[in-house]
Amino acid sequence: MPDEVLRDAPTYTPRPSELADLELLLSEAYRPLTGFLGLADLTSLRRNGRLADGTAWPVPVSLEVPLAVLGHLDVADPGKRVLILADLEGAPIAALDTVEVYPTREGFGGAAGRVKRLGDGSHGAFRRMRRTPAEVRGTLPQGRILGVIADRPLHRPQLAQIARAARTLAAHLLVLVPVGSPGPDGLAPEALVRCVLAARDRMPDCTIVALPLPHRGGDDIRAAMLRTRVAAAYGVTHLLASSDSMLSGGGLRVLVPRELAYDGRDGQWRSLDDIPPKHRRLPLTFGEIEDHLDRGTILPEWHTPPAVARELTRARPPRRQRGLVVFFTGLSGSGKSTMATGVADALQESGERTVTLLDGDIVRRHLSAGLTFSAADRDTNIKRIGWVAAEVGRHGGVAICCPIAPYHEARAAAREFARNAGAGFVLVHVSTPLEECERRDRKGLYAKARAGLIKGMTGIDDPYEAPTDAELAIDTTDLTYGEAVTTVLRYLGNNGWLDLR
Ligand code: PPS
Repeated sequence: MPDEVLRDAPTYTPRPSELADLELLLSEAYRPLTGFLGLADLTSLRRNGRLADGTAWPVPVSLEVPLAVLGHLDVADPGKRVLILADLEGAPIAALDTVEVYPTREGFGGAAGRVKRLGDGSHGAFRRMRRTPAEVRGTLPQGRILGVIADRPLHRPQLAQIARAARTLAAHLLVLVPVGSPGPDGLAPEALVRCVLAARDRMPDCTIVALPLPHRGGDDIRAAMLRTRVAAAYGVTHLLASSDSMLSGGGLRVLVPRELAYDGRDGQWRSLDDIPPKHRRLPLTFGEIEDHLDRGTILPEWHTPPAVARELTRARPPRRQRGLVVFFTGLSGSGKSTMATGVADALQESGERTVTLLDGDIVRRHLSAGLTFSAADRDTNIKRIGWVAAEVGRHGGVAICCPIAPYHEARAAAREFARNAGAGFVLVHVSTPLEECERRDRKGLYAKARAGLIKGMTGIDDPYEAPTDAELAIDTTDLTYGEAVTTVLRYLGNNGWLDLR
């Protein structure tokens, strides 16, 4: 591609899941795909699971770009259709030769075409482990390759299954760790890698590779098929499925391991049926593991190697010490700020936690200065608050937020930020009804809105989407200030987020 074409090309940063797809396209883990799919392929794929030319392919690999960016391209002119794709920091990683643009939804369009890597492509934590299929295949020994996709930490039952399968097949072990996004149990990718590395000396001689497999919601079978294809690209000949996953072939054999249990007589993991019930201990469920971590009780050694338990505890400290976002939402005058302040004061007094209070009015004076009450600006406001709160949570602090946050989507984004930062998220709906808020009308805003002096007042002529996912709903109509605050503190105490002594 000539330099001046690249120099003049517009730059765009795709969404994280698209970036993960991009990285797999560039590394050739998605071969035979060489770029983002166009409409003919996507339509055919939806219809029969095949690309337009008949090649079987499990999932749509597409890119959506704002029309404002696409407007700079001319697909008919090879000199004017290059789009630079940049990472989250804005550094260019690939050039897309856009041969097709198609409609998707308002304000956006799909962009299809081959992608070509720019720069050396090394970035991110654990970059030395992010190797391409060709690099990995070049280092693997001849013979069978047993693949394991470790999207959760490996505990003794999985380690025993792996050891058995490797022994039976006389295969070399290749562990693929998906690092595209937080895993199914919300563990940060780096933490997952550390957990897997911590189990390394419990595994046969192995190769460990990190790869940005995005977690796709929805269709489990197709997502599993994609994983199988990627594993095959890395040279896997036999893929060990986790006992609860659905996998199907793609040029390799899929092994569904036997369910193992711990035999209390000799401390070995063996087939469930070979152990008398009174000596048998089943593997902990994800919920039970989560519960140990939440409470801060040590994962039992019969189940989890201590080194793995240590990494897991570092990544998911007990709730008493884990970062937390308490997010109050409700109408103006519902009592959010008062409750938030009361909760913040109580936490400060206890000295157990560091607290950051992100009060609606104060945020709008600093973090969100200049924003209006338009729908777009309210979204920006809530996302800013959610982002800052999540960062507080990432470092183990408690962030208490109390904006109106009238829209579900922005609240969901705030929850997602917290989850990605490894912090807890408690949504408190201050559900005091409009009539009561209007009766209080401390700031006189409702009166002004009714008189038509201010427009877009939440509850009057701008919607409040009541949450359906709140951990707690509190109507302050008949509660004293103290009662309302106590309700929240009690919830936090009962759920292990603070020690209410
Ligand atoms: S939002 O929707 O979450 O971005 O709003 P927020 O940042 O919490 O700001 C709400 C405070 O702004 C004052 N105010 C308005 N609220 C709602 N609608 C309109 N049009 C409006 N104009 C100004 C109001 O005092 C809110 O404060 P609280 O503390 O909620 O009463």
